[in-house]
Amino acid sequence: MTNLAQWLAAQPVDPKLASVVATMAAASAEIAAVLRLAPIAGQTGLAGHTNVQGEAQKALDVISNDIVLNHIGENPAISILVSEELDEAVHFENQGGFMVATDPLDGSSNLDVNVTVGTIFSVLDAAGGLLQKGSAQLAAGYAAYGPATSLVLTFGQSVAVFTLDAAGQFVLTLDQVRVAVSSGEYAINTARERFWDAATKGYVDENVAGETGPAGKRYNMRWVGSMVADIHRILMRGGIFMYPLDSETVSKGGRLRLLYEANPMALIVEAAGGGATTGRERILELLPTGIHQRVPVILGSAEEVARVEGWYAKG
Ligand code: AHM
Ligand code: MG
Repeated sequence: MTNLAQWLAAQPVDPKLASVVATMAAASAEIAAVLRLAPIAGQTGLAGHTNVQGEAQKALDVISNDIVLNHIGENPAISILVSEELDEAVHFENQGGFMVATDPLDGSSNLDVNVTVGTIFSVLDAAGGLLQKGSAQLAAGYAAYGPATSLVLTFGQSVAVFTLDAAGQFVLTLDQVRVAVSSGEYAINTARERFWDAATKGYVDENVAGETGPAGKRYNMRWVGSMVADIHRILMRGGIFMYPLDSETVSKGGRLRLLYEANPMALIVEAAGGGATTGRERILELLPTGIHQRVPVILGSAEEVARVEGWYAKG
């Protein structure tokens, strides 16, 4: 058995960068422990305030953010933290080297129903400033708090999956994960159909037509509503995740956030051989304009992503 510390020590990366990933793993293990007992501890419901996105924060959003803040404050290699839950970037004095961008608790609307949620993070060279392209990411990962807690990591070349054991250690359970090139599963919030653009509607209509349409095969739709859970399914058995630009989200640029949702997931999916696009541009090539910028997100199996890009190329 290989644990996370052993695996990190064997990676051909700066040990300080490895320590940043270890810090986020430790924060995730602590969040997993809190989530498991939260209903007993009364850590449920709303925190009573809204974040910069205008979204009501849950008590566990705030607790998870505090856990990440504490862990990062203890690692001298991290000088900047960008979090979904914090309006401004946090700068740590006397610390240096790396920046972490994180969604400490993604999918928190699923907390009350005991459905998988997650932590997503991106690691960059702090010297590059707050607004760097996703292609500059040095590492990315997410923890999925489901029946098991999975930690998925990449330094941009390959993707490894760890599982949290009863002693609180992450054990390597899958290495060199590849996203299936083709798939018969797609994930999109179909209740938004009336807002969709022609490309999204065209692609989904083809899937719904299944073997009777131009796609020539049958599709299933799966939508957890936690990006981490939907992406984890795609990593394990293929598929495509879509939160495209639609007529309602267009004024905001999209629904999901570039720095700590789209970019880390794009790095992971591309490192596993999949695609990640807005429909018109590679996500990792976008130059951010703000730390909480939103973007359209389409990622997963290469053939499916190419089909969606084909629809966008039509008009
Ligand atoms: P959050 O970061 O506030 O939890 O929002 C992100 C979530 C994603 O996990 C999920 O894919 C999406 O928002 C669901 O959005 P919607 O409720 O519009 O379907
Ligand atoms: Mg989120």
